[in-house]
Amino acid sequence: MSTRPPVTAYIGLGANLGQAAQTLRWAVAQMAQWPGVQVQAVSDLYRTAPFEAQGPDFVNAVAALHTPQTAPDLLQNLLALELQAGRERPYRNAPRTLDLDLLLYGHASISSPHLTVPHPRMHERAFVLVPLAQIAPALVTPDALRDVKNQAVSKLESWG
Ligand code: PH2
Ligand code: MG
Ligand code: MG
Repeated sequence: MSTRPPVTAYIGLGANLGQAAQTLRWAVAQMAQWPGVQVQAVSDLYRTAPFEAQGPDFVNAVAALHTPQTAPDLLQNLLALELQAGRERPYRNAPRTLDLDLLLYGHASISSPHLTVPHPRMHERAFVLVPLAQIAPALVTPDALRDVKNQAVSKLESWG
């Protein structure tokens, strides 16, 4: 059996239907059980205003995983967790029980019909940049944070 060197991947977690904070904690616990995966860090949980979306406020967080999975396999596993959490997609950016976005996969640039990494819109979004900066400050410049500071983001719960 061949083993791949693990890659550090950053996952954006979001929800604005149901028990959002509880669902985000459940999702991280599920990822921690994937074979060979280590959860390296999880940000606090943030309450965020819907950005280019309708509905209730979101709960958002970012997690760093050390994973042996390829990016497409990781994406498949994230989508499967969304479905397990009851995710439905009636229209674009509809309120959701769980959204798991692959933000960064090591230093990879990926452009396929199903997956673009780095996530193409992460730099416009305070609900990604604020939690990402908390666990990986070197990945978010002060300029990037300044550009999104008009978007409402507040700490809801500490992670640990
Ligand atoms: N996700 C979106 C669109 N808008 N806004 C907030 N605050 N949080 C999200 O997770 C979010 C959003 C698309 O996935
Ligand atoms: Mg998303
Ligand atoms: Mg998504």
